[in-house]
Amino acid sequence: MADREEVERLKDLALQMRKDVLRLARNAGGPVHVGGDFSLSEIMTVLFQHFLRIDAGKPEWPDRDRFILSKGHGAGTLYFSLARKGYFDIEDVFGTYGKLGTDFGMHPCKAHAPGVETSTGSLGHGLAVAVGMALGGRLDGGTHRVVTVLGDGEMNEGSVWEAVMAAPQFKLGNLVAIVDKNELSLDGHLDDVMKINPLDEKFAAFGWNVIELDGHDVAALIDALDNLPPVAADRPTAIVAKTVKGKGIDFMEDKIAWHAGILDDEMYEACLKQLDEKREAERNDAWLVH
Ligand SMILES: Cc1ncc(C[n+]2csc(CCOP(=O)(O)OP(=O)(O)O)c2C)c(N)n1
Repeated sequence: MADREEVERLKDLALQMRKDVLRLARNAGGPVHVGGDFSLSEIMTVLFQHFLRIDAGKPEWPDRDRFILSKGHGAGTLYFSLARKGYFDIEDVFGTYGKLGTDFGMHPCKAHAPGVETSTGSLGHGLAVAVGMALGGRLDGGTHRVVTVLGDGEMNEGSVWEAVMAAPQFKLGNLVAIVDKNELSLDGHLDDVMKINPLDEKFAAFGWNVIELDGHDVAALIDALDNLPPVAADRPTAIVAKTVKGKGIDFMEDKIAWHAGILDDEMYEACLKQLDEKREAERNDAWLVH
């Protein structure tokens, strides 16, 4: 079971990530994908601050875990994760995001942002690249994992399903695909745009090991990642993470209007207050339970 102190540490870091996203979106030069960043906050925090075997001091280390944010519009969460692991100064993100010539654009670019393994933003490609990386890792006898995070709307792309089909064929037990399943795409509910459920049964039918969990439950994420089948296993793992787009801010939750946006000062302050109040209430609950 996940260590309680570690869970609380990561919850605080997920809160910090949401605050960073808000700061980025405050009077930003271009829209920030707040909704999709907030559905990712716990997933990215647990991955980068707890699970992934990466080292900013050895960016080319052959046995580092590889991470691909297939849902590239969640770039903010990737930049903040990498900055907090020491890959670059977080102030460079705040200072240049949305400006001409920035290394930290609306979508992550491998040629510019240190630690980014693959440029993404055009949806539907990350899992196929991850399959190639995992296969390469196998052929090289690597002990690392390849982890990718997809959006559920992104799974409307046919190329995703080719990769879903290929990974078990190549017995890629070193591959983990996490789906941020918030049920919304850019402009509508997935049931209206293009149905993808039942996602767990579909992954299983293609031969994947499937884990379903609440993508905002830090303890569940830790348990799932710490207890993955060994890298040498012969089936890839899909973690279907149920999430809420805009999670944490009442007026953003489950609203397509908050797929991307910019905050004025008043909204920014109100959002910070709401996040702090919710975390405080959660801390009090945790204290009562234990
Ligand atoms: C190939 C491609 N088509 C369309 C888009 C435009 N687009 C950006 S985000 C998005 C919604 C994707 O939904 P999902 O993956 O569920 O992201 P989330 O709702 O979690 O932000 C779309 C269609 C794109 N980036 N790439």
